Amino acid sequence: MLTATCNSPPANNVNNTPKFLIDRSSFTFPLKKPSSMAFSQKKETQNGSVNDYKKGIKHLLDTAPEINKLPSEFVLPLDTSPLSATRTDIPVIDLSGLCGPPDTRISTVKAISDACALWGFFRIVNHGVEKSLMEEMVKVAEEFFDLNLAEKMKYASDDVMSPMRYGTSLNTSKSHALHWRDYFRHYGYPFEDNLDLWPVNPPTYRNVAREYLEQVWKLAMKLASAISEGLGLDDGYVEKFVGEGFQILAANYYPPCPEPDKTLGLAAHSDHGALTILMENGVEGLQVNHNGTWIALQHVPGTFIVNLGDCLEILSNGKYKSAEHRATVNAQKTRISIAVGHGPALSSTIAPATPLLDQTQGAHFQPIVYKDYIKLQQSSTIRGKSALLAVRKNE
Ligand SMILES: O=C(O)CCC(=O)C(=O)O
Repeated sequence: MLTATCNSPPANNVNNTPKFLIDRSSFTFPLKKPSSMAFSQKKETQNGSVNDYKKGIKHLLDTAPEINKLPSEFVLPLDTSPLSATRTDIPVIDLSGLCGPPDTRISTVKAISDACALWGFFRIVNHGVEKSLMEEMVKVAEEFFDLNLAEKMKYASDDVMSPMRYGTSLNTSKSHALHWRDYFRHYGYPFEDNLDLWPVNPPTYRNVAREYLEQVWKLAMKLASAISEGLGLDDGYVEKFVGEGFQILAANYYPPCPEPDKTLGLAAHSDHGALTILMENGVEGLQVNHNGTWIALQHVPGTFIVNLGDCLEILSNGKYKSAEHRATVNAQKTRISIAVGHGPALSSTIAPATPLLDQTQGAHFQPIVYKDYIKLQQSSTIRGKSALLAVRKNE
């Protein structure tokens, strides 16, 4: 397992090959070649040309820059404008405390545990990843979205399990109300299995993404170890759960939108994995559902936003929460976010951790193979926490 220690400084050498110490014999990665899109969402415009929304919002704007009204396919049934949410912040945790004296480590672990139980979201500072590397990652992602359409469409796929995928709107193969987002996603760690499938353009992409994902993986391991401690599990329990699994990078591109109060970049959802580590390009747009109220997060440069996914809600038997979140869009600026998810091995069964069962009177969730859980969640056009509800026991 590529673990992080308190003394490990960020590695700047992109050729610094990590040591792969984990047994990956149980991995069942779907290493398929990207396939082309199975269906298109075409619409004839007033001047007789045809918009194929499957080519992405950026393409739509590049080819029809005169658009000043939101096409009806993107108008979502929203009760109130998503832009009216209260702007505030989530708990902020100084991660350097994990490497401090024992008292500081204990209080930092408690702060993480409280944030996991009460929010499912927190912001981290002093996390050890260099700001310049974060900026470089955003830059290469932006350069990908700026490529010509033919280059991006090489990676288009309707397969939600595709190891590298360019797409738009929600990550689903089914027809759905459209969202104002383009994206690409690919697997990260273990790099030796996945690197060949990453974009070849821009030419710097692979080196930058590898360095970034390596640093983020170490950060995820550090957080996983603190989460084990916070749950009162054996040292390394969550680290092993996540460390034997995989990483997936999702780069989201939300261009300026003519009527941002009528649509969303990404619908309310919780993440299927264990831990997501997210950053953005300086433009705000992420909202978190906290006790039934949407709150809009501020942008704080150089920080990461961490959120818990459904796997950790299940593993903790409901003690920790995977919070619903969504992305809004705005009329002026392109927003880019890079979310890196970490989940257990695809073939592993996710279920509440046995040592936690006594405290909470039995398991609140049905066991499910993680790969099946992803398909359940990603293939649905109903987002929110519907997949988690499907595996929650009726008590
Ligand atoms: O763009 C954002 O801030 C949210 C991204 C997100 O939730 C996702 O990629 O699953």
